[in-house]
Amino acid sequence: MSNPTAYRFSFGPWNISEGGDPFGPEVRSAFPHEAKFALYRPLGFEGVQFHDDDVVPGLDDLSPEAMLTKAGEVKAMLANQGLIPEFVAPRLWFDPRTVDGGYTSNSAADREYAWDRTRKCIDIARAIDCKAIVLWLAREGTYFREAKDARLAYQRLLETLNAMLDYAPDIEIWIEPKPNEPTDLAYVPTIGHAVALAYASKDPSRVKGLIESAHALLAGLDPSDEMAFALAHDKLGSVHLNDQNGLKYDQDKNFGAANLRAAFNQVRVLEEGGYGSRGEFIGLDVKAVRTQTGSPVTAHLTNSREIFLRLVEKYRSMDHALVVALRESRDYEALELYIIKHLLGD
Ligand code: GLO
Ligand code: MG
Repeated sequence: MSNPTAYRFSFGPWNISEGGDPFGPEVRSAFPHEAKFALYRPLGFEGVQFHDDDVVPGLDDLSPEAMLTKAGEVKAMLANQGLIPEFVAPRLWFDPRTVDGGYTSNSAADREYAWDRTRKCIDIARAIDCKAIVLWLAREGTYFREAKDARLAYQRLLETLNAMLDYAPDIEIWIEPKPNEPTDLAYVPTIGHAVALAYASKDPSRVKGLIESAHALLAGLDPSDEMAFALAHDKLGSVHLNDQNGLKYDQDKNFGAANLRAAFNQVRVLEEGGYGSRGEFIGLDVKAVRTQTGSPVTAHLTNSREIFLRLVEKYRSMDHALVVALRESRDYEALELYIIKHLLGD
């Protein structure tokens, strides 16, 4: 194989958490961001995913100057550790002004807050030399289907994309679809929705998607097909690899932990699509489980990275000519058996 991709990996500070969940408080002591940055390289990661307030805590209460000074400090911390900021995402799901969503809220004042916060997020991204903004549209949906005018909501999402593209001609926007949680039904549940919004925007080349494996599974879809769809349109900005055991809460399990064959197929599609060859990161959005002792806990990150790399080896060592021949002879039973035996180590 010519020039196999040397993958680089990223995660967000929230992936090293203190173990709190909706049913109980933290079970490990707090671990400050700066200390987390020192862990990245030794664990095999060089990209950092950020929410805007991971970079600048309490940013809503700061002057623009104070906000940019704090961002400058984080930029220096990253440089000291040899780290690259992969993206910054506006956290539009914590503030009381976003209880009904941000861009699609029925309140004009709340929509104004969401836009103001988005501009600040872009300013922060630029201040740390980051060119990608992720929109995980957490509360852009409803619990009561009649609560919002959905057609208007879609128009508002498109207006927001266009306003962001106008505000910052140097950024890309990566939409991270998710069908539910925290809302009952979200307006952008799949990569198809995200790609449609990208094409409808005023600069489709700068609007892409970020596909999280668990989110695709929660939508009842196959993550590898979702990734293939984005890749076919050159619209895969990043991935959040993880796993999900059925249609439950968003589990963020380790990559490959629930369905190894589905994980293999995501790796296969990424390899075949040339993902990573332009520096795209393998992002891991995996959860530090409550049962794990010690502080900080990081095994879920290194284990998921290892499983990814083992599956890359599996893909590269596959008998590719045999796969082509079995597709041509349409012997899909033999193809399936070959893949499973290969995964089993035969
Ligand atoms: C939650 C999402 C979340 C985002 C992150 C970046 O379900 O996966 O973790 O990826 O906030 O926008
Ligand atoms: Mg995610």
